[in-house]
Parts: sequence; C-alpha cells; structure tokens
Amino acid sequence: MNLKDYNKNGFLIARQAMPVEHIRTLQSEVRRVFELQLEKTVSDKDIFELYERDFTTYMACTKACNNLFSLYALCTHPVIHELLRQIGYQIPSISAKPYLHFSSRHLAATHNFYWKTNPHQDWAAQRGSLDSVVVWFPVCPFGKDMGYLEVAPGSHKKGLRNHVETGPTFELDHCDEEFISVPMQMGDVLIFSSLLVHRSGNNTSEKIRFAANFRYDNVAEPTFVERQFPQPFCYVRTVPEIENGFPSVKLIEKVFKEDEHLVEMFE
Ligand SMILES: O=C(O)CCC(=O)C(=O)O
Repeated sequence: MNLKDYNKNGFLIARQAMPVEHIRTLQSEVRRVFELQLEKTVSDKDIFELYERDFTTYMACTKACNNLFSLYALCTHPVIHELLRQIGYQIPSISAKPYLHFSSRHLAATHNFYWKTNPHQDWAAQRGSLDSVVVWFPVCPFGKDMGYLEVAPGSHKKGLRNHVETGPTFELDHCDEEFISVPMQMGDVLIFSSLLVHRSGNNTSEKIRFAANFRYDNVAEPTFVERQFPQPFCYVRTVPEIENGFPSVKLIEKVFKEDEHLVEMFE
C-alpha cells in the first residue's frame, strides 16, 4: 500500500487482495436465502419480482443476508486487518454492522437509496475516529454498466461538509466536487476515508449490483478516545411475533433428535 497516495487522495484500491472464493461463498449464500423463501432457484429477475409483490419478504431476505456468517467473515478478514494496519490502525473496531448493498433501479420504488446514494461523507453519520474508513468491494461480477463507485479525490482533506437528510439517508447540501469512477473487479478492495465525498454510479444493467460495505474505527485515535468512542448505531430488542402454541414440543423434539454423526463429531 502506498500510504502517501492514500493520505493525498483519501482512497486506495488493493487489486485482487480478497480471495474470490470467499466472496463466492457469500454470493451463493445470498442466493440461497432468497431460494429458501421462494422455494425455487432464484434469478435477479425473481428478486425484482419479489420486491414488487412482497416487500416484507424481500426486506426479511435482505436482512438475513446482512447477518450471514460469510459476510462477517469478510468483514474481519485478515486482508482487511492488514490494510487497516498499514494505514496506521493500532486497534481496529467495527463501527457499523457490515452490509450488502443491493443496487438496482428495479429495487427502488420507495426511495432511490435502494438504488444509489448521492454525494456524501460517511463521517457525517458515523462521527467515529478521524481516520475511520469504509471498505467497499463488489460481490458479483462488475461491468461498467453496473455503475462503479464514484469518489472525489482529495475531498477528505477539506473537512466535514453540511449534509441534509433525504429519507433514510443523507447527502451534501451543496456539491461542487469532481468525481472519478473507480472500476473494480471481484477480489479488488477499495478502502477510503469516511471523510471522502463519494456517491454511487448508475447501474443501468438489468442485474443487481451487490457490493459489500464495511466501516471501521481506530480505537486508539486520540480524539476518538477523548470523545469516548462514539457509536453511530444502537441495538434495539424487538420480539418477533409467533403463533399461539408455537413451537410445539413435538417440533422441538424433531430439532433435538439424536444424530449419531453429530455426536461422533463432537465427542
Ligand atoms: O454501494 C454504493 O453504491 C454506495 C455505497 C455508499 O455510498 C455508502 O454506503 O456510503
């Protein structure tokens, strides 16, 4: 990694740094989540159709995807740990739950956030360590028509700008930055300062553009320590509804049936 370039531009791309087979595991588990709900093999078109027909199930699937072990494994992957170490992190921490961005105009009926973000700095919402970063990478084959992420080189050095809330998200109230598009392939990893102004490119394709989005703080950054490690998100307990009488003892017995193979494995 060239730290001088990173400090100057506010971003770096580590080409072919993330093992593609780990990304493929996530890709196939995401598909599987939708297949378990829809009880069939699922294409992007089926996901668009689900979004239109049954938004609740669509959201349930995307939330399940965001809790996948394979997504968390990528978020704590040694490749990212090393990149963070190289930009000077002594103690990395995760400042927001990792998430997978499902981007398509066909998944954007309610708000275009589901499709693309307008110019913004993530620091405006996170307010973590001054050297906090976003790690972003494709979780499907990317082409130009899928809209690469766009960044404004050097914009991180101009400080925090004013943002306005727009629905579930926020954007710069005024933007005169020049953007460049960042072409990336599966396996490439983009790391950028949370103060860097960036926005989504246009996905004009008929495919869903899946991208992983991870955010990190450096616990040892002096102002982060002084501000007592601010956390942007809070965890709220909700109790999912269940039908009366669920789960029956019979069902539970089925879950905990004796399985010789399992017993052997753990003995
Ligand atoms: O994936 C994208 O297109 C946008 C991601 C982004 O801007 C963000 O999450 O801050």
